[in-house]
Amino acid sequence: MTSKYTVIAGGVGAARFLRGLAAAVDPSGITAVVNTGDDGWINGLWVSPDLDTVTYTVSGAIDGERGWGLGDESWRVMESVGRYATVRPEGSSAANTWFNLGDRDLATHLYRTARLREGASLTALTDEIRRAWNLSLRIVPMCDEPVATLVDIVDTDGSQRRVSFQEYFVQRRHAVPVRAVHFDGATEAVPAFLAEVAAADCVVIAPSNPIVSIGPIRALAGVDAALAARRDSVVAISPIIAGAALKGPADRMLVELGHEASVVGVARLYAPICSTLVIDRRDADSVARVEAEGMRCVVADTIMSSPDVARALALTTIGAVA
Ligand code: FO1
Repeated sequence: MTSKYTVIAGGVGAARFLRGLAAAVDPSGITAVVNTGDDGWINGLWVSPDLDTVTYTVSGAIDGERGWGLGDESWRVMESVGRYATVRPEGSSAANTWFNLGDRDLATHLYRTARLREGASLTALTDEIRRAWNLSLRIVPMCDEPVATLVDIVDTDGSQRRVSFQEYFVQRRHAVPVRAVHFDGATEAVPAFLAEVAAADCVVIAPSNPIVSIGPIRALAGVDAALAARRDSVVAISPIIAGAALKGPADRMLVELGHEASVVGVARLYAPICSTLVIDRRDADSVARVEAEGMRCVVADTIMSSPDVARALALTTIGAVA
């Protein structure tokens, strides 16, 4: 019988892990539960960055350098959008030129938006997109309802503001201090994937930002309880290596929100829901400190610089709680 794996996923790190896992086990047994707190309207289209990063990476179609969007991309539509930025009225979000939608990538956002307008759920249309890319793992959004990750920042002019995740991450290049993070709509949203958590042989928390990628999924009703109920077979991979994030602001954000930017800080966040933490070789001297937080600790190569490393990491990860 095919073993079942449920992977709690954010963007780039999760997507690379899923590509490795799909190469290591029968992909039809994998369900990726993906963060949608980064989603939003851009130029009239509903954009779901983490869902697309997972789909494109597992397909091998991602732009490997950027980590988002499609390879072999062109930007003619974005260049043309720029014309209208000059006439956009004050306060309008039309003619957005800071969030780049490539010409090929646009097809996905057009399809998603058209299907949402026809009344399809995000879960149903995400499965249609998966089928169009010939993938056999399941990719499910964390919920169908819109949940928005909002970030309280100290802006460049010194003012405190609450902005959407992409206004923080892309528009301000995450170069501003964060004071708090909120998941708007999370308490009313329904995580339809809880049965997948209960039925899986193993649940993996991917190497994603614990606050803004895994955090929105954990904020949904019943998710932490479902993970804690089967904690022995839940394993996480630390996205923090030698005190730093490979990509993005996870290290700074952890410190700004009162956590430690280290594998020990990650262990403290995950210990209630997860029995085992996979850490990188560079952190091998922290094993005892991770274990002091109540987690088993496994050391591995976690920088997924090639599909082979990702496959080996996937095998180590699932083997750690087998
Ligand atoms: N990230 C950027 O830094 N700049 C962009 O212009 C940008 C556009 C974009 C378009 C589609 C998509 O699926 C992702 C995109 N990203 C971009 C990445 C994305 O915003 C973030 O990496 C994730 O939201 C964080 O996981």
